[in-house]
Amino acid sequence: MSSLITNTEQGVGFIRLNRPGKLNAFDRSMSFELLDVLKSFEKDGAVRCIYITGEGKGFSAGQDLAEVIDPDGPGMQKILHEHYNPIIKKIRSIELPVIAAVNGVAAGAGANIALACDIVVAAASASFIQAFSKIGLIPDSGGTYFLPRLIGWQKASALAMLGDKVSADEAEKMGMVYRSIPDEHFESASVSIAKKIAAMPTRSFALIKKALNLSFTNTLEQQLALEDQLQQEAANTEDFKEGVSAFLGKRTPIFTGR
Ligand code: LHQ
Repeated sequence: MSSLITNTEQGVGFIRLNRPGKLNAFDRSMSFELLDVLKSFEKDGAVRCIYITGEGKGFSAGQDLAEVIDPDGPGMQKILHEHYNPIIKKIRSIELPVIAAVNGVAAGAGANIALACDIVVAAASASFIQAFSKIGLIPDSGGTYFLPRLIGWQKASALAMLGDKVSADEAEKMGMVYRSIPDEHFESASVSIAKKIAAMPTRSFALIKKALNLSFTNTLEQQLALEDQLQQEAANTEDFKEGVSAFLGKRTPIFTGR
């Protein structure tokens, strides 16, 4: 059985992590499948937004711990070099908006893969756990990078050390996620965000990602220069022309992502 369920609909590339019996914990096979599907959506001109969620009651419990102690398993070094680091780099560099729809618990690398996404929404019953400290590890998969940027140094430090379970509502309040959504309409509401985004000027979203990726390390001078360069690119898109023309013509724009 494949570890992922994927499909495309209305410009959205859907990825459902599919090892529900293990709360969608990542093993080598699922990690490679995720990388492959991200790369294939990136090349697929019909996909303008990616939506990642979990099958069953969890989003992902992070690394499959059985694989870590398996003498025939990939071993610690390959797990980071070949699984998580490439996944995180791909999510940040892919020129498409990526939505994490966190349907249930997100722990360890599972939490940090979600936090690397451009928009994170969580079902009210979902939770986030930096579970690493409980087994003597440090947050990986970008946890030490994204957490302080999202929630500030102090909270990042405490959560990394204590491994507290953070509810979706708390996560929203502290800025870890965009929105906590009541369970009853989580799936429909999160899918509609993805479909709405897929119909927007998505080329500019790729450029927004590039600008935000550098905004915490650039000086103001460098960031203004980058905005200048990226804005010229945005202004050259068909969607910019369509947006202005629709606004002036008092009609609804039809964006194509070009
Ligand atoms: C699991 C897992 C799991 C296997 C639940 N593995 N089976 C990078 C570098 C290299 C090595 C290490 O890892 C990393 C990155 C990391 O991600 S490290 C952090 C790894 N993740 C964790 O430490 C979290 C472990 N899981 C938990 O603490 C709990 O399962 C949470 C709090 C996520 C959920 O608790 P519950 O809702 O009570 O569910 P459960 O514990 O009953 O789990 C359900 C099943 O899933 C259970 O199997 P079973 O056969 O008993 O029903 C668990 O054994 C299995 N499972 N997480 N990571």
